[in-house]
Amino acid sequence: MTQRIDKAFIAEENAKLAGFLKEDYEALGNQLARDDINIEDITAKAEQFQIAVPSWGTGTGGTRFARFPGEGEPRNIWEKLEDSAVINDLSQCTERVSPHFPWDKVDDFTELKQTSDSLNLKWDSINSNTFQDQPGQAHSFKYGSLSNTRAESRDLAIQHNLDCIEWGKALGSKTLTVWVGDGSNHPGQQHFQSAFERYLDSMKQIYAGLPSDWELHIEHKMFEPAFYSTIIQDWGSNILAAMELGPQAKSLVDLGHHAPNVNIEMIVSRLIQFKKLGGFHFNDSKYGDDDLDSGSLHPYQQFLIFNELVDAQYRNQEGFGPNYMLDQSHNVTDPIESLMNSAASVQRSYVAALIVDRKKLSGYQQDNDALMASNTLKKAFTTDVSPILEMARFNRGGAIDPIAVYRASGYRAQAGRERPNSGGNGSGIV
Ligand code: AOS
Ligand code: ZN
Ligand code: ZN
Ligand code: ZN
Repeated sequence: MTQRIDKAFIAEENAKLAGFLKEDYEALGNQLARDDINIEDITAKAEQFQIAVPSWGTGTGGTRFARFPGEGEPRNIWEKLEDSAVINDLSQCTERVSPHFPWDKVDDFTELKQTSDSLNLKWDSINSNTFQDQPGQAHSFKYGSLSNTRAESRDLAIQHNLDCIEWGKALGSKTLTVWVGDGSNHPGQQHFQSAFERYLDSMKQIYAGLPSDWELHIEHKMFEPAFYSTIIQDWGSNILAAMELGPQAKSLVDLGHHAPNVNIEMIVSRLIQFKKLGGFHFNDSKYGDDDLDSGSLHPYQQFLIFNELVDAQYRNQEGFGPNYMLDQSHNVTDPIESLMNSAASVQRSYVAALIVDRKKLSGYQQDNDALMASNTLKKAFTTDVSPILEMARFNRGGAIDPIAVYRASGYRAQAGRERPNSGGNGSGIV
């Protein structure tokens, strides 16, 4: 087992920065106080923020062309958990891990739960995988899974999702996320309505197997692997399916699954309004489903999404409580570093959205003062809230500078020695 980073080591590294943090935190506190914002209230909220790590994100992802595995990548779910524990120890906002089955191969779920407990980790949403065939699979998903024209393939896909619910129960999860690549590559290949009917019929059978305190999250994606039509291609088909299934079914928004420039924050607002926002897969993109690191390209968009989320919180919107997680593919970075950086980037958007002056914003909206409304958002977005993020981590026993502590710890080199023949997540698909 790869040794976790010692608490004493984290504390030693923090001691080098604590003086600077105190100064910066005080300065920001004074600045916010001018607008009647108590920095301690914001820090307390930042400390509560949690975003889940995807098990597959701890290994190198890849493109259609190649995958270049890194040193000491986790070879199985147990080692993915070890890396997730390190991410959480330093970041203090990633206490949940979201598994993907059957990529994550598990014989004994009780043992897996005991291991995650011992690492102070919990389980987030269970992801089912019916978007590729497994070795020896009796009926193929080549022409779709839940919407396949052949009942044998559909039944297999339904059963896999029902199995995922059982495994999730053993792990203490409360959500099943379904993303399927079902669709078509040629005009005329598929009858749109019949395919959607088959999909809905299959999803109803999965929904029927859902415990009463669980949610079923449906993830839409514009295209890929089907390049002409995809069964749940956008939030329209998504919310229709969720409404058809019932109140426990909600929509999940993966930021990379929209056409470039689509107003995602407005989609989020609509889903909130109709109690259908289930959760998020955070990432960033320039062209399509690039799965780049969160906030690496469009931090303002990410902030505007959190502006909607914090607004819903502020108004105590009924039925609001989405799951947050990352869904990224790390091709050229150390996945542990990317996940820590990305979690902090999402947390930064949340914190910046917390300091939006909502009373003023509402007044400007009422008066149609477009310029001042926009400036109110910009003011919060351009405020450097780093000292709040650092203090939140510090207060919880994490690292003021997680990347620096991780690099100084030599964890990756040690993993390299202890995990020979590392194959990453083994999926080749992200
Ligand atoms: C696929 O594009 C989706 O983002 C899904 O969330 C998928 O299950 C995940 O990315 C793992 O490939
Ligand atoms: Zn996703
Ligand atoms: Zn995706
Ligand atoms: Zn993806």
